[in-house]
Amino acid sequence: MSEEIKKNNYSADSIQALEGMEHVRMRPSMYIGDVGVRGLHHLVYEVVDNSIDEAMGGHCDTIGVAINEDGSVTVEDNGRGIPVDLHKKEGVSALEVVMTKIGAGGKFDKDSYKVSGGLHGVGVSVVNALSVHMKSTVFRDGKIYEQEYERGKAMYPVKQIGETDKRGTRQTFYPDDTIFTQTTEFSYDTLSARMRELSFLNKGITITFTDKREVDEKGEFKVEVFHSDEGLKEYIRYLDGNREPIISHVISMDHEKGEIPVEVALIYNTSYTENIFSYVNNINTHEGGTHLQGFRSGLTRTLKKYADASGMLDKLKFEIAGDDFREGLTAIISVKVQEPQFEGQTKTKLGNREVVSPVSQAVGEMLENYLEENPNDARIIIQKVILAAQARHAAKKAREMVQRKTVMGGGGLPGKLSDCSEQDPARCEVYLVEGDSAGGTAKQGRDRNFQAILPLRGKILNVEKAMHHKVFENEEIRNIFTALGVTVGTAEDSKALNLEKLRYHKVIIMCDADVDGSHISTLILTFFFRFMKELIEEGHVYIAAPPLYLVKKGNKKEYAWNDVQRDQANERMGGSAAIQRYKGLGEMNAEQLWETTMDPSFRTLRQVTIDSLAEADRVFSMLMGDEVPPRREFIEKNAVYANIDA
Ligand code: 0RA
Repeated sequence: MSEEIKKNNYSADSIQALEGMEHVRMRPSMYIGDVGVRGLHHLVYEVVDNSIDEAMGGHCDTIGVAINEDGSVTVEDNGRGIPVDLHKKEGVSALEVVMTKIGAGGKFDKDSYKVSGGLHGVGVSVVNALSVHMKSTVFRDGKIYEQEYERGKAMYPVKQIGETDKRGTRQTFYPDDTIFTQTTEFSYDTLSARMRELSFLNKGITITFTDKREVDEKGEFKVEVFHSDEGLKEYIRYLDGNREPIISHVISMDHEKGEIPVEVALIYNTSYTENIFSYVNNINTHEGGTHLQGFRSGLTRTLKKYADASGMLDKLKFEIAGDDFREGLTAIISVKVQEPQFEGQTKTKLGNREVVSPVSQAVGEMLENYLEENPNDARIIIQKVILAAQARHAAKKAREMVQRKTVMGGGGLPGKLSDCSEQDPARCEVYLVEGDSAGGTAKQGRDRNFQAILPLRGKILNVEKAMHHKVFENEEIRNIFTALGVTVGTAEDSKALNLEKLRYHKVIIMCDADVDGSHISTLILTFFFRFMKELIEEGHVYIAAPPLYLVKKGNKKEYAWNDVQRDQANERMGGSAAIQRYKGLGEMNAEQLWETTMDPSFRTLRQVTIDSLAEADRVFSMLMGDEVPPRREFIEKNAVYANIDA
């Protein structure tokens, strides 16, 4: 290491900088959360954030993001260009300081509109430290400047490489596979969803996203251009595209109250789901916080006041609760906070108290105006609220029954559950198995020490279309709640999930590898997503991968999970092997099911994760909701996955 320091030693301070960069490489998770798929994609978000900041300051309007042929990523903007002049304190160019010093950020530009924070906002130097190679190109004052880095170390001082009439910054980085050992491959869908989200959250900016790793039949790269003139209003239309609205417009507002810019958009639909997405500085605050609190209080106060004045509640025999105002509500709240305090388990809960009242006031004003101007919609909303309150009373009764069973424990466990003997939840897993017959096979094949089996009857309830009390009355669903030991509802929040008594840390969905099987998996996932989201978020949900083929010749046998593996296995056996196509789990015997799908030393489990809550919501509402055409379109587009059986 000392050799390298000497080579790049422009000033004594750079040694300190190097130490900071070494620390990033030693403890990457402290800076980007983790070094798995999520952390890898954070690198891109970090670089894009810097360009978004430049755009928010009004200095640029176009951002290009590309996955290159070699798997590296390039982010380019038409902003002012990162300054390259000498940084007096550091003795090297400002660009080099930004790229190689931890926490340098945009500190030298006090006027810049910079609000990054939370998981992002750690600085582009972190990306540099975690890349085998990075190159910065700056177009500024008619000149092109360049500097390259290896694992965060400058390879040479900034140099001028030409002239230009362009302005802007281009960053290309190649993630380090000694850090990201799981994978360095970027997911098109993950990045595309984030770029779309960013374009809705920052209206007016154009984000072009290109994947250069593959070309289509016409020899062209996959390109998407994201641009939103209406921001959150359009975002709501996009998210709720597969739901039926009950009012005529998206209700929205965008203004700065005091110091804090607040944007809100909402609509009511025919569903029973509450769908609120909140953002702080473009970061999805999964755990909510003070901006969400402000939103809720503004909504409840204003609707309640209107409803009281309208006389519609006069004959009501029961109380209306906060929840009732949010059934069938889809809303997005986006605030920009200069010094955000992030709290909570995943640091995605806004803690700044000063945010509550501006959001609450802004939401109140927005709603009051809308209700005043659209009395018909106002009446429809209040009617929906009353229906929700009625249904809630019914649901409460049904839920209490689930609760009672769970709390009593022991005899309370569902009769269909074949439990394991191990007591420590961290070592226990439960297989949710499609059908009683496969359930029986799994029961024989399992390791009963730590594997429990819960067979599910046919297609479980589609919770996307059912009222809440129907969900809690459903036997299969009650069995899942009781088997898992999970309860719903606390004194403060009737929908809060209690995972403390979770009986298995791995919940594994095991269905046939055909269209019906994937439908059933999707139904179960929809249920988890709507009613046990935390179970997914905390990484407890998995999908088992049963094989599609058994390839057999003489005393040799191999399993195959796709056609390529099947053909390769056949070749290895010298061709003309007997090939059995498994039409379902039921065709496997207990031993086969164990060795392919349940044995921890051999099986592959796919962990279910959520990249974007908003995108997941849209997909589930499409797959499981009322409207058929969009679902057909999605299934056709994703036919490779959906069409396993054809
Ligand atoms: C601070 C000062 C100036 C530009 C930037 C930051 C800047 C940073 C990034 C990061 C990605 N793209 C960017 N574009 C600009 C220049 C201030 C000036 O020219 O007066």
